[in-house]
Amino acid sequence: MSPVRVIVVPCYNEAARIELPRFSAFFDAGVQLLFVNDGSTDDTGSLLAALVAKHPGQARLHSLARNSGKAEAVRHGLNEALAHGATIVGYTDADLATPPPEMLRVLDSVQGTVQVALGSRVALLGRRIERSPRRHYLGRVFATAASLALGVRVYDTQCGAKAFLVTDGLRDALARPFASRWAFDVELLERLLRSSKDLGMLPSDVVEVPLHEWRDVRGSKLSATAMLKAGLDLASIGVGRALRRP
Ligand SMILES: Nc1nc2c(ncn2[C@@H]2O[C@H](COP(=O)(O)OP(=O)(O)OP(=O)(O)O)[C@@H](O)[C@H]2O)c(=O)[nH]1
Ligand SMILES: [Mg+2]
Repeated sequence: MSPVRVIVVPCYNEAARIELPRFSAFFDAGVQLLFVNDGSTDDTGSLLAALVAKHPGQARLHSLARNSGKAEAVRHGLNEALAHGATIVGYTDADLATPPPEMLRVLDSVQGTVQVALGSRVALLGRRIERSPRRHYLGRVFATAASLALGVRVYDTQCGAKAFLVTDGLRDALARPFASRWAFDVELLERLLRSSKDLGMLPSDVVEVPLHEWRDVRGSKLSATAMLKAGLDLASIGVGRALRRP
């Protein structure tokens, strides 16, 4: 049986910057899209509804009555994809900072023993990773703190492009809301790794996929306060993990 692949796209007030035609690359690759309109107050809902109407069976829209934040938007979307029979799921940002071909590479990396694939923004010669120095260095500090909190070394937890094999472990990890609004990617990983003893996911089943291309898209809503809160979330994930250790 061929896999059913669904990518969740959380959208909050994206009307001004979302480039809908670029999403066709996913349909061409046989990948379904599930847009989650996170209580947008602009025209995002009607734009997405029109796109979905043009692609029956390939795109769906899930609308949240009020803004719940990216973490909840992604969690709702992934749970809905699971309920509709997806076998591989992923999520990516509406600004397509990770271009569709790169997101498809992340999705394709979930195969064999790989259960989780994380897009990773490693700037090397020959790659186009366009990130402001400020965001880059903040990202390095964050990734170091995330590695400490998780107890495994990871280069980039905050890239918006991620893919997962649908397992009981994933269902479990998505069953209840995340405590953290901005470090939920780290919390999701922590939940998956925590369940590993019972459900078989090992740190070696997670891979980072270095992206060839990624660009900071203007209009990011991540404020300095949000970054600070994400740091506090990381600390609480790390403390929680330390307390649970036998
Ligand atoms: N900021 C924000 N984004 C949300 C929310 N709900 C869903 N999203 C979506 O989450 C994604 C990330 O938002 P961005 O503002 O692009 O975040 P960013 O700071 O650029 O993050 P990076 O691209 O990872 O650097 C987008 O697809 C948003 O539409 C929300 O409540 N707030
Ligand atoms: Mg962005």
